[in-house]
Amino acid sequence: MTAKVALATSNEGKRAELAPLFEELDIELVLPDARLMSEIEESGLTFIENALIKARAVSAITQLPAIADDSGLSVNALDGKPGIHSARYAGTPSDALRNNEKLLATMSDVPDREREASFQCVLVYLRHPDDPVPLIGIGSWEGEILRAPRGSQGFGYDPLFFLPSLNRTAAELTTEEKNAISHRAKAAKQLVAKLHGS
Ligand code: ITT
Repeated sequence: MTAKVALATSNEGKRAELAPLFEELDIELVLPDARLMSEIEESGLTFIENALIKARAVSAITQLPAIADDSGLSVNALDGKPGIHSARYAGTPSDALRNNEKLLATMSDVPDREREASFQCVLVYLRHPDDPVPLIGIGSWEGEILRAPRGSQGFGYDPLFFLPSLNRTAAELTTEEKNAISHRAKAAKQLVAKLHGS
């Protein structure tokens, strides 16, 4: 029987990537109202805390099990920033163009060989709001920050996130290509395996 699970995100880019990653499970992903998501205060200090906060809030409101994604960009030369503040790096409301501009300006003096960064993703699944044993998947994806954007696919920092082995940015990959190698895909793979086993 198909089970309904709430997907606790208002980020359309995440939703587009996550839906096919969970397709093999017999679940119907239900999307909460974007306004509801914007009211949730991500007050945690880690990706995992913030993912749990989002999943718990959405599970409580929808009365469904919930999956949440908390993710971000970690730049070595910036001591891991913007990190958990990636979505609102350049202020509120969240604006990818302004975030990318701020990142480029902040890194203007960082030499080419010191521009390593990684995307981080934590996915959690709560069976109900008080679930004491959430299922968790974690993934990271290594790359470098360019000096100018390239590509129009994906979302967020993808146009600046360069993959030397592919000679392309994440924004020059199709959803299928990104979903074969990304931080989110790695986290989803772990979570799907745990859901199969639970
Ligand atoms: P929800 O909380 O509604 O899910 P959000 O975008 O606010 O959406 P986060 O707090 O987890 O979610 O912030 C994630 C940010 O990290 C996202 O807005 C991007 O700026 C960045 N990010 C995460 N994964 C990314 C990816 O695959 N490509 C580009 N940027 C990414």
